[in-house]
Amino acid sequence: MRISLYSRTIRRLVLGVILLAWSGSAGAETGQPAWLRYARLDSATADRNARVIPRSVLTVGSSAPIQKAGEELVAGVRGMLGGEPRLVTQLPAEGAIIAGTLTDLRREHPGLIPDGMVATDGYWLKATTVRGARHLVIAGQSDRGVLYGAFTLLRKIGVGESVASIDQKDAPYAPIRWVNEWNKIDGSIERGYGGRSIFWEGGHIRDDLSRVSEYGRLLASLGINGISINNVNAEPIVLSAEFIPQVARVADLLRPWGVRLVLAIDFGSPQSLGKLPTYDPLDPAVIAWWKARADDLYKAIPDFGGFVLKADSEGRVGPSAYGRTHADAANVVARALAPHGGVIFYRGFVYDHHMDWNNPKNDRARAANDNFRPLDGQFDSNAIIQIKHGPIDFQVREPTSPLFGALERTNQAIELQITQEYFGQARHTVFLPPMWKETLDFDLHVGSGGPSPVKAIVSGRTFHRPTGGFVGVSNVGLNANWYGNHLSQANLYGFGRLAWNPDLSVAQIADEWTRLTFGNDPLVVRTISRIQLESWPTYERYTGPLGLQTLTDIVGNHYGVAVEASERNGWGQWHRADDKGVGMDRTVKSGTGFIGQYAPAVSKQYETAENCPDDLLLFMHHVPYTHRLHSGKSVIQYIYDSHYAGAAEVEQFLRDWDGLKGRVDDERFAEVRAQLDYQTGQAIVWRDAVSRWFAKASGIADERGRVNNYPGRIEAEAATLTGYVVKAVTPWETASGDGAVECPAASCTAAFQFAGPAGKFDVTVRYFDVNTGAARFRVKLGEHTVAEWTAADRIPTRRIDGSSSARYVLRDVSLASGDTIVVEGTPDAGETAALDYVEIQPVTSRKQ
Ligand code: GCV
Repeated sequence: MRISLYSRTIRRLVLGVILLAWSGSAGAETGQPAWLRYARLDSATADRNARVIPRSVLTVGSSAPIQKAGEELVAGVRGMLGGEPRLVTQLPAEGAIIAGTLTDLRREHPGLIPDGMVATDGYWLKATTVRGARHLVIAGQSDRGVLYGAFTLLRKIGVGESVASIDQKDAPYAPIRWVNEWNKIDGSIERGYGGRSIFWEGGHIRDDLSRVSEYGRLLASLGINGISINNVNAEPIVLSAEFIPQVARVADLLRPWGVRLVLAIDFGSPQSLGKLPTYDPLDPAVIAWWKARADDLYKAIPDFGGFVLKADSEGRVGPSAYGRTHADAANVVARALAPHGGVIFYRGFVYDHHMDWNNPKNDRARAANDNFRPLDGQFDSNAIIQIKHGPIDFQVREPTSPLFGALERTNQAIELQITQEYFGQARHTVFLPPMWKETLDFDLHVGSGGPSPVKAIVSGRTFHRPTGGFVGVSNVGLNANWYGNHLSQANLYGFGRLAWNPDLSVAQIADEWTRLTFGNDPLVVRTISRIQLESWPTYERYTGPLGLQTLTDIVGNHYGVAVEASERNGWGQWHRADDKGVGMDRTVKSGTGFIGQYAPAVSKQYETAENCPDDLLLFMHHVPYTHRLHSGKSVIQYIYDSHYAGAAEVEQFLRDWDGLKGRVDDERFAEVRAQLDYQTGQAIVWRDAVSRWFAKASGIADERGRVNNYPGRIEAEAATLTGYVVKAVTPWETASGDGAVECPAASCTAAFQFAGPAGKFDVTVRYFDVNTGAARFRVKLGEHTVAEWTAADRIPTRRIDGSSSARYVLRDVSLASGDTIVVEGTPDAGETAALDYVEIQPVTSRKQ
């Protein structure tokens, strides 16, 4: 096979650009290349492969994914191992990395690869010696498979796994491995925390789509093969004729990476966009309208993937408007797509958000199953029900959705949320694969014999379905590190790896990701992997243990603590805590009957508090605060202990991270440190708010005397105030003491008098940082200014509450009895320089 001089020159240029952008530089690291940095390996890691990796790369076949495979191999080997790898056009005598489809390789280079098959989109990596030359063969079942094989080889080199005698076949576990991006066409992202959209801006597709290609590359490296680029709360206009060429530009950039484009649609579009009098799915004009839209799209994007549809949910219109079923709705769209090979993802996230909270039998957790189980078998073969992993909505702990077990004759995909909506919105580090893995491995005891874990159900294995798989709500943004937190990238990595192979262990995933993203220094690998692996249980401990769900502001930003926000409204995320007890009774015997939606082998585990696992107790049962857990501890004491343990663990993450100084590049070290430091402060807010709320509700004191007893803390309300006025905070538990102080003037001061014996102290100023302005703070000790800062963080709230609660810590401050710490606040643009407290802790109590 020959390539022209022109295309060779172009290829060199492209390679140059790749190398510039992605070779691991010792200087600033922005996180943009994520796990595909191809940074030079340390010699111990490099030595495992340096001599066995040929420096010539021969690609067989001219498709774009195969070209990409070749470019990646050259860039990766050069970056990680050095030397001068190059693309060649003939098989060199000294051996090569040879990449092509199995069919092409067998035709062009007989004898290179033995007989044998590779499953759909899979690959075969094989070290082989032919006529004395050692080759590394990447044989894909398809063009995509070649690309996946190339990325796998590079991953193995990156983590230091020897490939000297590799002979490995691999293929994806399920055909559907897609991501959803909840991007609005104005460029904002619903529940996105990494900046604005990489796809949209100002009501159209962005001019500069360079991040789209980079994202396609990251997705391809994980084997992800589809992406929807607009919000499931969809804007009808995306289906208009003027948008088709725009979205086709995006599809063109993703195609070389083997990623198909998908659009989210609004079910009312035939009426709102098509100007038909109806959007009734059984109306012939509506049927024709959907067909015409699909035909138009496929003319411009021949490999278009299909549609995602959120209907009859959270205010979206749906088939109920005409008394039609979800199957009617899914099928009208499915039939428009079917002639082109497209699929429709119909979201199982359907519930009534105006439920009567007074009715103890009402239960949002039942909704998906109640809605879809009766329709099993009525969906076309290219319709897939996309089901959130739990029955509520991505809470910190939920049981597995029973709907997975209920649909035997319907295709399914599991929806996992990569973006950290209820998980600290990338301001907290929470590595989600351990949570996902629990669901994927959960046996629902359905089907005819043998285990039926969720992964087997959604992939189509259990019920012998033609398709199914994994969908991740990703929501990357233009921020250089994609998510707003370097460590959050591991969630996309973990999603992709589990979608490819849900049998992988989370320890392996964390280890791989850390090595590829931060290098192979053993201390770095150990520390970061441990932080990641412990982060979800830790987050659960301080935000919603025992199945309480995330105790956040569920009617607001879904971020900060607000214990009662879930109650007395129609959204149905109730925990029903009162002065006697806590938890939702979902039993068959006395509750909502949700537990009866599971097969008997599962429901008998949940139906009694005695059998129910502690971590789901309050999801399934209403119990008195004195109820004893399996450990023997009372529920109320567990709530206290868990919050104190969680907050302490985050502080430990920060200390562990500090041990990596000089071992991680300075830029990422500082950014992750700032994030963990903030998280440490927020975990204390959660700890204090939740434990105080439950102490008040239950009237039962903490056995260990910590709750409502904060040594060294001086409330701002008790300080000597000049200009500052006391303000009640809502919800009350999110400010310490009786509230906060706000400055209604140009500037105000609060003087805190220290009464203890002289010594060295850490002084924490707890203040509020809302997002309207950038208030300034100055701390004075006597005549000396000892700290100054501006409250200009991107906290997701305008209100003084748990979300905006922030802290500034002054270390090693010498104080003598009677000294006064004066905090001066200067408001800005509606931000009132509000203060909560000052806490003075001896340095000797600081943990090392
Ligand atoms: C896109 C939750 C989120 C919404 C999201 C919805 C969904 O309710 O808070 O932002 O809407 O889930 O998954 O459709």
